[in-house]
Amino acid sequence: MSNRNATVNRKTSETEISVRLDLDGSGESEILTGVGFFDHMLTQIARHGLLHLAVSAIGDHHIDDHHTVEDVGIAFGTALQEAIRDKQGITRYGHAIVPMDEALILCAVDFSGRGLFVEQLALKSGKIGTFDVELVPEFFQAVAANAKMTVHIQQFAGNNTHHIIEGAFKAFGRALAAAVAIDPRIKGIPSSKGTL
Ligand SMILES: [Mn+2]
Repeated sequence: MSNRNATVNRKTSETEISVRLDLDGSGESEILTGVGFFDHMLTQIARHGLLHLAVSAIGDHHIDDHHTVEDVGIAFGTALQEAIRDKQGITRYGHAIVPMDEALILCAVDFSGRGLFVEQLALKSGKIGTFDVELVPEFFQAVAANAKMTVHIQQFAGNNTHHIIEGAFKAFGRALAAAVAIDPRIKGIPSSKGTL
């Protein structure tokens, strides 16, 4: 494990979440949230974000998956915020444009210190497996707010909902890997304000 790691345990009356994160991993993951498609998507973040990510969640799935997905977003975002430490030497910005068959998705991120999520995905409401596609923006909103990141996700093309969502998670992973990468030419914190 690198020193850029964090462990977050979060327990409420609705969910019990555990996240272990290392920013300097090599894409490995152990994910078990009880929501199959969501596990598949978190695996994409780990793989393409070059993280080492372990997520386990016990949630109130008898209601639906909303609390679990949102709370994993909160815990993962909190872990990102902790693991990035004081942001010394990080690239800060990252972006990726990822094709997933007919879908083409852009993600741009900034470790700005301000949590903001902006999204333009043409998602029809509905489900993939048991996963409600309306939970995609809920997840990224929770990550952005708790990691204090600016996250933009834009769709340029796509028809198949699975492809659009998977493209978004892969693009987020690649953008994240770029933004957290240490650039040896950056001295201190990459902001003219001196703080992020
Ligand atoms: Mn897939």
